[in-house]
This record gives sequence, structure tokens and C-alpha cells, in this order.
Amino acid sequence: MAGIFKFTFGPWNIHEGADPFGPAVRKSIKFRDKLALYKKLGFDGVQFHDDDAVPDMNNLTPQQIINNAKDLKKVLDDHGLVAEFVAPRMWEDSRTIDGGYTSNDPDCRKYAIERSKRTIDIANALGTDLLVLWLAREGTYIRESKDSKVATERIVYAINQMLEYDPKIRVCIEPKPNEPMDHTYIPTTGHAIALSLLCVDPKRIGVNIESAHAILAGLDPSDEMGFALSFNKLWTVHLNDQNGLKFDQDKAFGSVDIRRAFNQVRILDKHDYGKNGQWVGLDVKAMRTQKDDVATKHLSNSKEVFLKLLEISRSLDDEYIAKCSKERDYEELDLYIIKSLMRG
Ligand code: XLS
Ligand code: MG
Repeated sequence: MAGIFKFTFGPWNIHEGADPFGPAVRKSIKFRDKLALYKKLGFDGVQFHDDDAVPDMNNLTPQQIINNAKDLKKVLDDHGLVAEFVAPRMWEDSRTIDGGYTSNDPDCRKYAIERSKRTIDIANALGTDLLVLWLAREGTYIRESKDSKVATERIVYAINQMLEYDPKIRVCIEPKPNEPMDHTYIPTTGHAIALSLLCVDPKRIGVNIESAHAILAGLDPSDEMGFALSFNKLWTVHLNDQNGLKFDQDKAFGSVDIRRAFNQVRILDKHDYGKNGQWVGLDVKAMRTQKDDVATKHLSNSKEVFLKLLEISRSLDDEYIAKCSKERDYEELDLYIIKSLMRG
């Protein structure tokens, strides 16, 4: 039980509340003003989409992109903040309507790889070696439209281009089984780790496990984390919660299933997560009903819940847990955990 925990989130986690059925309900907060909120909320790291860091990047030259990212690095320094990762936002451009790396159009695939290289430039300028790939539209709405073997090979090809472009960059795949696609390629941790073995430098490919994405795949997030930890591939996490199989909710951590949240904290702590500098990301969104002046509570609350669960986990009697397990008295162990969570 020796995890070292420091917390991070992305600017998209403070948002206006628009959903597919209705418009924004909160005022939008300028990116620079969001940065000023990080420390107040108890966070030291910032996660970026490439165009959060450098807006309008499609209309800038590679050198202009680097210069703008360097300016941002100074702003981060002034706030005492660190960039954790940068992720290419590949799901909004018209050229990625059919996916980027797996698009059926070779020009679009080329764009996706070039864009990813620019994202790597931004990561370098911000002082991080971590690139996150949420493979949002790399999938299908209709099976017959793409070939899953070819798609896998195309994702490998794209990742290899990134690894070769920058010999230091580390690529972290964030698996998700659906949404926006009907089915997404590389839907689970196991797929991501297996894919890494096909790439030119498997050591530089890891995973970002998001609780809700694992739940949407019908899996237990803490088991997914344990699996990745056993491969030394858990390089960041996106903790949140999810109420069953529906759209990706990004609910505050622990808000649906406190025991499921507890087990995520416990597996991270048990295996010294954070000792190699990994961050705890909270990919959470405020409920749409939340008013402007209290629309950041989901972030500080999620961190508070994490730390409370950590305290509970560390206070448990491990010998007693081992005894119950040895005697296979799982009913007793169950009650012990439930009571511990209720007392907390
Ligand atoms: C969406 C993802 C997204 C990534 C960052 O489902 O969770 O927010 O974490 O690109
Ligand atoms: Mg996420």
C-alpha cells in the first residue's frame, strides 16, 4: 500500500452542459481562466487535447504550432502546473468522419498521421512524453464498411509512424467499446496490450484505463487495471463512474457504485501506482443541472472520494482479509468490506 497520488484533469471536464438533446446551459469559461482553477480545486496536472493547447492548429504551420505550445508552457509554469499528456482530437474534423487511421480514404489516413505528429510536437513543447490515443471514430456503424484485420493493421501502421517520428514518445491507448461508433476497434485493455505487441517498439505503448469505458465493455475497471499493471502498462487512468450500459456518462467518481470505486483505488494503491510518476486523471463531467458557480464540484468531489476510499483501504485489517479468504468465508469478508465502506 504505497501509491503516490497526484491528480489531473482536462479542460473539457469543465464544460457548458450541452448534450445531443439540448444546448449549453452554462457560460463557457475561457481556457486560461480554467487553468487558474486547477490549483484551487486541488489539481497539479493538466491533460490536453492538441487543440485545447493550440487552437486552430489546422490553419497553422508546424513551426507556429510549436511556438504557440511553447508560449502555453510558460503559462503552465506560471501557474505551477504540469502537462500530463496530449491527445490528438481526431473526431471533429471533416476528414476524420470515417475514422482517422482506419478511414477508407487514403488522404484522410494521411491527414490523421500528420495531425498526430503535430500532437507529438505539442507534447514535446509542453514537456511531456505521453500521447493518449482515444480511438474515437476508429470503428464502424456498419460491419461491411471496413475490414477489422485491415483496420488493426492500419492502426499499427499509424502508431509505428508516431513511434518512429519521435524516439522518446510514449503512446497510451484509451480503449472504449462504443460511442461515437456502434463498435470501436481496440475496445478493451487486452486489445490495446495485444496491439502493442505488433508495433515496432512495444515498450513505448501503454494504456489509459477509463472506468466508464471498462464498464461499457461489461468489465470491472479494477480488474482491467490489475491486468495492465501486470504488464507494466498502466501509465494513466481516467476515473469516473457510469450507471449501466448507456451513453458515456462521465459521472463523478464513486457516485454510482462506491465499492467498484473502492476496488479501483485499492488495486492502484496495492501496486504502488504513481511511483513512476503516473497521474490519477479524473475524466468527470458535471451534471447538466449544475449552476455556473458550482460547476466544478464534480472535480474536487471526485478527488475527495478517491482520498477517502484510500484512507478506508489503508485502514483495513489485511490479516483479517487473508484469514477470511483462506477459510473461504467470503460472506464474512463481504460484510467486513460493506461495513467498512458504510463507516467511512
Ligand atoms: C471520451 C474520452 C475522452 C478522452 C480524451 O470518451 O474519455 O474524453 O479521455 O480524449
Ligand atoms: Mg477518458
